[in-house]
Amino acid sequence: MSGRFITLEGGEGAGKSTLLALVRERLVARGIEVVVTREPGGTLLGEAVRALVLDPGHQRMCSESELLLVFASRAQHVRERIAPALAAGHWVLSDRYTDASYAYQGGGRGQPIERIAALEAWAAPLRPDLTLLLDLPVAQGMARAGARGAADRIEGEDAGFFERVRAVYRERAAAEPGRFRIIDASQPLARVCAAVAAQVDAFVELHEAGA
Ligand code: Z5A
Repeated sequence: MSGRFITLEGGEGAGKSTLLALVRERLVARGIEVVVTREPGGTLLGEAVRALVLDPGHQRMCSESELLLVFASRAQHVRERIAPALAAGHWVLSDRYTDASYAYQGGGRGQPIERIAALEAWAAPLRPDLTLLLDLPVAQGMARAGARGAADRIEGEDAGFFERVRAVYRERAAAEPGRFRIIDASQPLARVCAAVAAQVDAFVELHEAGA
């Protein structure tokens, strides 16, 4: 049986890195083999693309280049890493995937949704089975991320950019309630962890029941 594909999404300082480890542990404890990965990145080529995309030195990168670069990373990621892992029966847990392109390049940068959808259909048609959206007010997320120090090229954007990112994430979650679970990431970490754990357990139980 092929594996399941789970993604974590959210804006600045939502806690994805923190929660990724928790989800992995939860799955491993149930005897599931998990491949943990991220976007942009996940392959040698993808990590090189990530360095380009996030480098604050590339201030002149246009939105079209940015969109194509994140999809170049993703096309490689799907073929080299995600699809083979799923075919081998492993579960794949990715820190961001295509929803991030709709949110950041679509919402944040204003790239047309149809253009992103066309790239998705061509370069990365694989869809996640479950997406955990860590949602929190932009100011709170920026304060958390800001406490970490130097910003990369995208983290340096203004609050309006991140408000548009958040709005697109929420719209996508509302449009696909079967795939998305919205987690209130503004809560204390212990509460966020408990909410994520409950969603993951419910998803695994559904999977075990053959759904
Ligand atoms: N990007 C894109 O534009 N298009 C695409 O298609 C894709 C990505 C795939 C890199 O992603 C950038 O790529 C990202 C979008 C763009 N740019 N931005 N901005 P990333 O996921 O690697 O980078 P990130 O969004 O900046 O993630 P992050 O910095 O790793 O943040 P996080 O994982 O969501 O948060 P965290 O590191 O787990 O937590 C941040 C801090 O808050 C940390 O000190 C925690 O201890 C703290 N924290 C976490 N949760 C809590 C709670 N609940 N209470 C209190 N404190 C907390």
